[in-house]
Amino acid sequence: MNEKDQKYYKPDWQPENAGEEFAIKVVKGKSKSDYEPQKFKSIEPSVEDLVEGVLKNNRTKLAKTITLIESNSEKHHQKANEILKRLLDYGGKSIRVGITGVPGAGKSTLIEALGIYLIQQGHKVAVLAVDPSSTLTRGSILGDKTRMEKLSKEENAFIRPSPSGGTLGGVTRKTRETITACEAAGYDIIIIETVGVGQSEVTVRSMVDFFMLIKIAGAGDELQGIKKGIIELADSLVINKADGDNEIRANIAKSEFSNALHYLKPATKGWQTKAVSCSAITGKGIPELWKVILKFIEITKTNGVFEKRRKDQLINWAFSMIEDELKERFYHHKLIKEKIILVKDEILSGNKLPTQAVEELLNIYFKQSI
Ligand SMILES: Nc1nc2c(ncn2[C@@H]2O[C@H](COP(=O)(O)OP(=O)(O)O)[C@@H](O)[C@H]2O)c(=O)[nH]1
Ligand SMILES: [Mg+2]
Repeated sequence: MNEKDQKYYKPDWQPENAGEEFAIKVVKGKSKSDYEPQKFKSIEPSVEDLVEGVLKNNRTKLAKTITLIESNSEKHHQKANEILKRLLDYGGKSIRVGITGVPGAGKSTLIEALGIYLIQQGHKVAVLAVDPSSTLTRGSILGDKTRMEKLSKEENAFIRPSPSGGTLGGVTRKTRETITACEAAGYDIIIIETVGVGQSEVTVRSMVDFFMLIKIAGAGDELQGIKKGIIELADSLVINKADGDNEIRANIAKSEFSNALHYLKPATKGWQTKAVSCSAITGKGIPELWKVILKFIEITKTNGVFEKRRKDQLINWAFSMIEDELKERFYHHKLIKEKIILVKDEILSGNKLPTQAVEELLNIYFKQSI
C-alpha cells in the first residue's frame, strides 16, 4: 500500500472496478497512540528575533511584540523595553489618527472603509481597535461589526483589538509603545479607535495628530453622550450614516455643525475644526474625509504645530511613564504590600487618618528604596 492508500480505502460494498461515480472513501481510524499528548517546549522568541521580525513587518512577530509590551510581568517588561529601544529609531514616520464616538456610531465600519481606501492608495494601515466582545459595549448591541473582516484580509493592514472594558475605553497604558512598534513595522497610517469612557478621549488626543468625533445625524448630543468638551478636542466632526433616507438629514446636520463650530475653540491652533458627512457603508465622502486629514497635516506641518505637538506628546509620554513606573514599583514593593493591609484596617477603625497613613507608607517606601 502506498501512503495515500493507507489514509483512505474504499468501503467493502463498493465494486472492485468501480469508476469515479463512487465518490466515497473511508478514512482510516486512528489508534490511541496517535492522540498521545505531544510535549511542545514553548520557545520564546529572542529580542533579536522580534526586532528583526517587526522591522520586516512579520505580523505574527509584531503581534507577539505587542503582547510583550502589554504584559504586566516584570520579565516581559524588560524584554519589551529592550525591543522598543531598538525600534524607536524607526518610529515616528506615520500619520496618527484618533477616532471616537458612542458605540454604534459606526467607528469600526468607518475605519474599515477608510483603511481599505488608504490601502488602495498605497498606504499601510495599522488599527488599534476596540474589542466590542469585552465588557462595556458587548459585542452584539447595535450590530457591532468590529472584526473589520474585509480590512483584516488585506495584506497591508494590521488590526490589534484591545478590550473596551475598564476605564480606558480601548486605550491601554501601552498604546503609545504599540504605535511605535507598528510604525517600525512600516505602517504609515495608524488609526486608534476609542469609546468615550473616562479619560480615554483625552488620552487618545494626546497620542495622535488628528482626532475625529463620529456622530450620527438626528440623534441629539444627550443621546450620543457627547459633551462639548469632547467636540473641542476634535479636528473634525464626522456625520456618519449619510446614506438612504438619512442622507439629507446628515447634510443638514453637517451645515448646522459647520456654523456652530465657529463659536467653539478649535482643538488645533491654525485649524478650523471641520464638519464632514460620509457613509461608511457606501463609501461616499470617505475620499473627501481623507482630503481633510491631508490638508490638516499640510497646514500643521507648515505652521510648526505638527512638530510642536509631537514634541509635547513625547514629553507627556515620558512623564506618564514615570508615573506608571512609580506606581508599579510602589504597589509591588514587598514591605508596602504587607503594610498596606495593616494600614487599611487602621484607617477603617478610625485609628489613623488617611493623610497619616499615606505619609507613613511613602516614608517606608522611599527610605527603603534609597
Ligand atoms: N446605514 C449605515 N449604517 C452604518 C454606517 N456605518 C455603520 N453602520 C452600522 O452601524 C452599526 C454599528 O457600527 P459599528 O461600526 O460597529 O459602530 P461602532 O460601535 O462605533 O464601532 C452596524 O450595524 C453598522 O453596519 C453607515 O455609514 N451607514
Ligand atoms: Mg467599534
